[in-house]
Amino acid sequence: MRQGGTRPTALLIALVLSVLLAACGSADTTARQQVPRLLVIESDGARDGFIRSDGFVRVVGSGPGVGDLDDARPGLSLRMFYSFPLFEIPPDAVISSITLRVYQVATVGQPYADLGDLLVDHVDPGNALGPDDYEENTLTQNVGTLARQFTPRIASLSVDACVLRDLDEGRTRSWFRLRFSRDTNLDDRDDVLIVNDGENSLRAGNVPVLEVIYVRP
Ligand SMILES: [Ca+2]
Ligand SMILES: [Ca+2]
Repeated sequence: MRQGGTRPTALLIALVLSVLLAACGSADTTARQQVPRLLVIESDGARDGFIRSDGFVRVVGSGPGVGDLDDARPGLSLRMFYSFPLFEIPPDAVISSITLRVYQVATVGQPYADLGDLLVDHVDPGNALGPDDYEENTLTQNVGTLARQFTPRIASLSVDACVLRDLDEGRTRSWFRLRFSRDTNLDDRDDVLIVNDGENSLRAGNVPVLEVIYVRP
């Protein structure tokens, strides 16, 4: 009787184990296929930089920033540009998010109080910055607000639509322009947000990046 009672139980346990193992195998395969991947693209130091409102372009080091230089010349202002090559994004990537991250290093004067929010434009200067890019070659004006106040840390903004548009339209890099709501407040005092650039010219670390999260099909 004992043997006769044990045999169905043993069979049931074996069946349950086989079902559980099969389920585990299936879940494991799915997880492997859909595990999110992170790609970090640094801004191209040879191409990123700032442009002043008088047309002066600087792409190598020397105080990258956004704001006004009213002390030097009333009404003179500068905007910062970043450039991210896209060739590392796999053609079959299913992208779930793309985030722009910029390190706010320091301020001169009070840029946020005097000039407003730090805004981001999606732009297309081509292969290199020129004086016209200060306000032209805009794809999307005011993609969003990167920061509303200075904090000595990284500020982030979702830029999925911008990068997907660049990929769809065949551009090999995504460019972004940082500017304040107002370029200048004409107060005879400099108001500048200092931000790091792709070549880490401030030696502050945390170079500007695009963080791309995607899965492979
Ligand atoms: Ca640069
Ligand atoms: Ca000022």
